[in-house]
Amino acid sequence: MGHIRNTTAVRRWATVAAGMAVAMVVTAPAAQAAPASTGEEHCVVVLDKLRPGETTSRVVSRQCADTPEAARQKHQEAYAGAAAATLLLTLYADINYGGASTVLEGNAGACDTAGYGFRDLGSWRNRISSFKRFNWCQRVQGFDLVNYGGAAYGPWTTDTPWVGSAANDRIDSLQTRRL
Ligand SMILES: [Ca+2]
Repeated sequence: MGHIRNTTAVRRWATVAAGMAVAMVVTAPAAQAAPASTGEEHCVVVLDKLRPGETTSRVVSRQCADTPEAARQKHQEAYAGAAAATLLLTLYADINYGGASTVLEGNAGACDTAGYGFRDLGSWRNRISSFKRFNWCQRVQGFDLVNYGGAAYGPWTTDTPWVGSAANDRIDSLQTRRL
């Protein structure tokens, strides 16, 4: 009997130890839960003008930081043409123009009927939930994949506080122009 009791005690200890191990495994990630900042929460991106026959605007400047103000500051320090750039769109990660944001500007003035094409949103792929339009960028169309590939979303012709469940967190590239 003594042998059996000892075995039972060992088993109980093993169960407790296993439970502690599980608890440690479960709690360890929680201790690191505060995510390190990516520095990509707010960005200012400047696109070159679409030229005849082109569908893609060159990205001439891209600066990101933890706050809109810090992104703007970096942008103004890094890009000589900052003062002359024209606001095109502001993209938001959350519904109702909330959360992380990317300010999209153009280096050739307001949207015309050719407009601007942003063929790869980069770190902002699969992130847009709402957006605002400025300076004659009346029409906005999004695409599931880069290079205007895959499913097309929109076109939207108003400021859009919610892109809808089909487009939400899916847009990888976009085009905007005057109607
Ligand atoms: Ca996508």
